Amino acid sequence: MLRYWTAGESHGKTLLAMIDGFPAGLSIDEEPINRELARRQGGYGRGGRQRIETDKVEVMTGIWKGLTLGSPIALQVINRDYKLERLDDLPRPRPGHGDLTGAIKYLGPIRAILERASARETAVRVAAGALAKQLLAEFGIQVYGFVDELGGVAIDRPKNVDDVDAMVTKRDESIIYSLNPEQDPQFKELIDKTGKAGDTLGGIVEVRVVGAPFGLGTHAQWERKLDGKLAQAVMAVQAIKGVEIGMGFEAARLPGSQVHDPIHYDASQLDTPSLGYTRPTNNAGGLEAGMTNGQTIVVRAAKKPISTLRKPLESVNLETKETDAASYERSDVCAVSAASVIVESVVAFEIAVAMVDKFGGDSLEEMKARYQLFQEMARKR
Ligand code: EPS
Repeated sequence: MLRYWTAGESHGKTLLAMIDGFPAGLSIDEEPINRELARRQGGYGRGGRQRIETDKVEVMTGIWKGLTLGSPIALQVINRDYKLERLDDLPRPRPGHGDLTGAIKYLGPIRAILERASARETAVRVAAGALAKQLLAEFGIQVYGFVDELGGVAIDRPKNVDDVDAMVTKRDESIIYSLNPEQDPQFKELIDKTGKAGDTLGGIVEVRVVGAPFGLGTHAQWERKLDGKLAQAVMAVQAIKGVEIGMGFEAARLPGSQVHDPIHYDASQLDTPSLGYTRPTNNAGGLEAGMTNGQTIVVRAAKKPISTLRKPLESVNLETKETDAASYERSDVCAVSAASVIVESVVAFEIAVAMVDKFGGDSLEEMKARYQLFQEMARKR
C-alpha cells in the first residue's frame, strides 16, 4: 500500500513528506520535483513569503545510487523563513482560517493551529506528487492541472485539452497558469485591483489524467472507490470547498441522455488505454462506479479566496471578547495558480496509489510486467 504523511510548521525548521510503499527500482530525478516546487511558489498574486523561499527538495532516505529501494522515502523542503520560536500568538482569530476552531479544540494558542494549517505545508505534498508523477510516467500516464476560472471570470480553453505537451506549454506561458495566456492582462488587472482593496480572490482549477488504464479503483467497497479517494485528497487541500468529477454538479441539471457517454468501438485504438472503447463525450470524467474506464480522468476543484484579509473582517479579541478587526499576517491576494499545482500533485499521488493497488508495489519491474499482462488479457476480453 502506497501512502504518505507530512510534517512541519509554516515557520518551523523544515517540511517533511514520508512516503511509504513506493516501488523499488525507479530512478528519481530531483530536477522535475524542484520545477513543480517552483511552480507552486509562482502564479500572479502571491505574497512576500515566496520572495524569501526558493523551495528545493532533498531526498533524505529510501534511495541508493539513484534508485528507489522500496523502503520509506523521506522528502525534505527546508524553510528559510524559520522564526517560529520568535513569533507571538494572534489575539483575534481570522474568519475562514482554523484559528478560532483550532484554538478551542486544542485549548491552546492560535499560533499552534495556523502554523500547521497554513498552505505552506503543501510544498511537500507537491514534492510527493512530483515523485508519483515519475512513477506514472513509466506507464505513459500524464497528469496536468490548470486554472479554469478566477475571481468568477471563466477562461477560454483550447479544443484538444488532452494534448498534454501542447497544453502544458500554453499553461506555462500564462502568469496565472490558465490555458489562455492571451487573457492574462485582464486577470493581472483584477488581481492588482483586488490587492489594492485589501481583498482576495478564489477560483476553479482542473486536473486531467491522460493515459490511465482501465480498472483502477473498484466498485466493490465504498472506501476503495477511486472517485471517492480523489475527492478526499482534493478536498483536503487548504481552501478547497468543492470537488467535481467530470461534469460534476452540472450533471444533476440535465436528463440522462445528455449526461452519460455512449460506448463505441474502434479496433484501431486497441493498443491505447481505451482498448478501443471510444466515447464521443467524457462527462463521467473517466470514472464509472469508482473505476477508471480508459478515458481521461477529469477532476475540478473550487478554491475559496485566501482567508487572510489585509482589510480584515470583524472578529473578537479572545481575551476581552470585544469586537475588533481580525488579526493580519502576511499573505497572498490570489493563490489559485498554486492550487492548480497542488491539486495536480495530490491527484497524481492517488493515481499512483491506485496503480500500486492494481499492479503491485514491490518493484517497478514486477509492476510493469503485471501491467503488460493485464493489458493483454483485457484486450482479449
Ligand atoms: C504559503 C506560505 C505562507 C503564506 C500562505 C502560503 O507564508 P507566510 O505565512 O510566511 O506569509 O504566504 O499561506 C496561506 C495562504 C495560508 O492560508 O496560510 C505558501 O508557501 O504556500
